[in-house]
Amino acid sequence: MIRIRINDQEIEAVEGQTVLEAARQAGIYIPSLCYSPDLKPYGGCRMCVIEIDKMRGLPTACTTPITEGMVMRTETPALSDARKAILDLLLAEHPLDCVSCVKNERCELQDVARYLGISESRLPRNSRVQAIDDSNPFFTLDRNRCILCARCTRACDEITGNNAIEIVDRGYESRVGTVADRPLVETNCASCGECVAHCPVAAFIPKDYVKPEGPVSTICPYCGVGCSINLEISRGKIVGVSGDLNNPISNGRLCVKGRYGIKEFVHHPDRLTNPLIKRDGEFVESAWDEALEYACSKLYQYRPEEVAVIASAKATNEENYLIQKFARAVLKTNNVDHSARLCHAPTVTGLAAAFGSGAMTNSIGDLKESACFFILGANTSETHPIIGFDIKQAVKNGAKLVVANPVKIPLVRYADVYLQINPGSDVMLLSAMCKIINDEGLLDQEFIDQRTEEFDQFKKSLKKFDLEQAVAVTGVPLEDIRKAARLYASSKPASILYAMGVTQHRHGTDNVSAVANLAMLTGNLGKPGGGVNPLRGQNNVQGACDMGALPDVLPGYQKVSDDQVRARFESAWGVKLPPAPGLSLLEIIDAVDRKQIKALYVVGENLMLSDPDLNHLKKALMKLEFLVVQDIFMNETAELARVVLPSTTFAEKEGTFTNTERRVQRLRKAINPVGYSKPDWWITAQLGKRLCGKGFDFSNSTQIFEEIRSLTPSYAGITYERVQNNGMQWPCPSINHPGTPILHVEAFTRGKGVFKAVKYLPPAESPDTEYPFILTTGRSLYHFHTGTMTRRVRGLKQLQPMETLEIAATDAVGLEIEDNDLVNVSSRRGSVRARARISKRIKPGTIFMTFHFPETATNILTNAVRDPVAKIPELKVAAVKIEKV
Ligand SMILES: Nc1nc2c(c(=O)[nH]1)N[C@H]1C(S)=C(S)[C@@H](COP(=O)(O)OP(=O)(O)OC[C@H]3O[C@@H](n4cnc5c(=O)[nH]c(N)nc54)[C@H](O)[C@@H]3O)O[C@H]1N2
Ligand SMILES: Nc1nc2c(c(=O)[nH]1)N[C@H]1C(S)=C(S)[C@@H](COP(=O)(O)OP(=O)(O)OC[C@H]3O[C@@H](n4cnc5c(=O)[nH]c(N)nc54)[C@H](O)[C@@H]3O)O[C@H]1N2
Ligand code: SF4
Ligand code: SF4
Ligand code: SF4
Ligand SMILES: [Mo]
Repeated sequence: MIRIRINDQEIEAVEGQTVLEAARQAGIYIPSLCYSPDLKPYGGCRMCVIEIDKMRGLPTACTTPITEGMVMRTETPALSDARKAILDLLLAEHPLDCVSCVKNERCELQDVARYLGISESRLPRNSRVQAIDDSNPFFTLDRNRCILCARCTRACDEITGNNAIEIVDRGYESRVGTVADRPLVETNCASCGECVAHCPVAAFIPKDYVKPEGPVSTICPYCGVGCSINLEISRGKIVGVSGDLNNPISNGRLCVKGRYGIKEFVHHPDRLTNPLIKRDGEFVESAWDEALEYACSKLYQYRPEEVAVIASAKATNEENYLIQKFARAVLKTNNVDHSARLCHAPTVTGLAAAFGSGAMTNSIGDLKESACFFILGANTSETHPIIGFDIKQAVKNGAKLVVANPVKIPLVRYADVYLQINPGSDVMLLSAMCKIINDEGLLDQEFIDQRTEEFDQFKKSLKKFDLEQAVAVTGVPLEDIRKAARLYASSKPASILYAMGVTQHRHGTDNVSAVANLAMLTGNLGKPGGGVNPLRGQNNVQGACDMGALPDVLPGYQKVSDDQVRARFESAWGVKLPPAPGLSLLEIIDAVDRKQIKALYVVGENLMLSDPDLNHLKKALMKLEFLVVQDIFMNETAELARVVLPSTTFAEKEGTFTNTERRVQRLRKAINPVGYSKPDWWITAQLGKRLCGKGFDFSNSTQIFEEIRSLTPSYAGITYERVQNNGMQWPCPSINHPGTPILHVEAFTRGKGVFKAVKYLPPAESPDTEYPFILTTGRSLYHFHTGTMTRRVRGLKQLQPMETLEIAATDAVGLEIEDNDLVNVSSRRGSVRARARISKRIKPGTIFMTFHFPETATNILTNAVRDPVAKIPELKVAAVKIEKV
């Protein structure tokens, strides 16, 4: 602490603070315009000038660090004159239509003018008319209101790393510009709105700005980063979203979906508002009682092996807990699974075998301590954009970056080494890196000796490993593999981040084992900035797994086959539980197909677009005797149902989500349920009550969470009270435990880490003369999965209106395909149509499609062949042919 004097007031401040920060903390107002707490000090507007004893001139408070004994004044006639002179210049150019301006009463220029007692410039009006950029669907840049504080351009640079805008030209001509003066939508702007959030005036402004009454703090419903958001409410409706500066993950930052992709889907007229029962092929609205009675009367008829339940990674922990409890305690089946099966199932199997826990080892917050990132099979800046921001910042601060991906994703621009590997060849790449590290002595022998086992056998496997074969299979030059290996092994600590490019393969578990080997070989575990970091996808997929929405484990990954575990749950729930593990997601579909499973209860998952081999899936689902779907929209799966139950969205309920770094965070109800929709926990509890009578008598989510705590050791110390503000990371075994930001610090969860020699196996399908291309699939920034939410947001649809098939120029020439041509893509399982986009991003021989659009149902093409351990399908590799229509 340092003692300083401001305006004769003695103040204690933290060393390293600037005068402006110290003054604000002490409640002393110094006017400023270019300052923002999350940006580097700039000193551009000079509004925060002050007088400091023994210092000449008028320094700016935002750039002056405090020193012991500093004495200063913030309000003197000289300061006031200086500030008024600056304001005169600004107001001479700025429109004076405050009363009709949307930013009225929320404008920092207005605040400063009021403080200085000025309402008009003393200088002659300067009426330069500047271009307005309204190309972005969500916001406008009106340069006529701009005061050139550079907060937007600095935010775009320092926070997002996108550098889509900058202050161009000088003096009188200076303005917020883009490369070659192109409209914003044609630049690499990611529509994140950080510029808008930072603009002190109405220059960068949302297009449909409504003044809110007050915010409700909750969690973004899209991806697993788990950004904290403030829902701005007016007259019972969401009118805007802002970031939460106090959240340790997002620190106020948001991506386009979180900031602009929420209010329209929540309030969309397509929302399901009443229960529906299908009669003579048509859905008829019904009352809750009738729909629930009907569903129960049907579900009641089936034996345990004839029913299955699909839980939801979009729903809360409390809801997933009840869904699996309903399956196990009421329907007496362990046939319960969810989209994690299509996602990080190999992470759970692979990392649990290697380390004893299948979760992300480190925290988002400690990425800034990494000296090197190895990102493979993940498109982080589009799928986990806030983590993408962190990585770009770290790289700017000197961290190294290695990217392995068949597609030149946006992060490649920042990479030291880019490995454009063939889809499905990761085991080869990772083993080659391990061999090079071992041969060159770059391994961490001490870590290996003390913390791991089975190294000798792994080392032996490396001896036999053929680097030339790795080059042939991966399609990456040996020199590049060597560079990547050296960079990763010699920059400490180094962090591996991976996602679907690694897991969605027939040998996904082997890929994950190979990742674990690489991290153990270099000792990159159990320390800040290191780790093996599987980026979990859905907002609550981590939580749905934690809650036991899986066929083999109860909450907290406690095995259903373990008699003692079952005994504990049986006594708590007062029922007998089935001991044999149930069927996984695609095994359930197989059982439906062979008419073993006759009834299915699906909560918040759109199988009919997200599962592989959709033609086969549809045939199977048509054989069901009874299908209940519980969703917020009538999706492609619900259309096949007999009963559809309308759920509320995240914005209409209480509960918790667990993000990718195991942080349990609090969801808060911001608006009343739309129509007669009900929270998922209420619906499942009603079904449970009617069918079982006991164990479902909950009147709020808190009561459910208390039951979860009592049965889940890793959540035992977590309470709503404790996660009120910033959440807590499990394991948290007791009420005094602080939570666990980094796993495996002293020892691995399983004791020692275990190496596993993995053999490369090719994907199930390779290109041949009939199907000469490899289709790989994934996501784009602007849409989420099957698009039920994002396709209902006009701006997101405008930014990406339809599916595009990305194809390399050399391949397109061979097929006489030009940009935007309609093409037919076929695999052994079916065909779809899409527009072609000739792309410099994609490796020749490979094409890329998303699965966001029902009119181009990409999963008609994909292969349901699956990993024998994790049971994940090979969504990332299918052989296809392409014909111009
Ligand atoms: N905008 C947006 N964000 C999302 C989602 C969304 O739908 N939209 N979904 C969320 C969910 S549930 C998930 S699981 C995550 C997924 O997040 P990611 O895994 O990052 O997303 P994907 O696009 O599926 O795949 C990642 C990358 O793998 C590459 N790839 C394909 N095959 C291979 C291969 O064999 N090896 C390697 N090394 N790379 C390969 C692809 O080119 C792609 O760039 O995103 C989450 N975030
Ligand atoms: N080809 C290909 N296919 C893939 C993938 C791939 O990379 N390539 N990735 C796979 C992966 S990783 C995943 S995670 C899956 C995702 O597959 P899904 O989970 O099926 O995809 P979503 O579109 O997110 O479906 C979620 C559903 O939940 C509904 N919903 C939203 N909020 C709520 C709520 O609060 N309550 C209820 N009841 N419903 C709600 C939505 O309307 C939507 O219908 O897709 C998989 N499929
Ligand atoms: S929206 Fe984001 S990427 Fe686009 S200009 Fe603004 S800050 Fe930059
Ligand atoms: S647009 Fe707004 S944030 Fe950007 S320089 Fe102008 S006034 Fe500042
Ligand atoms: S990064 Fe993920 S959690 Fe954060 S705002 Fe974007 S979609 Fe939401
Ligand atoms: Mo996922």
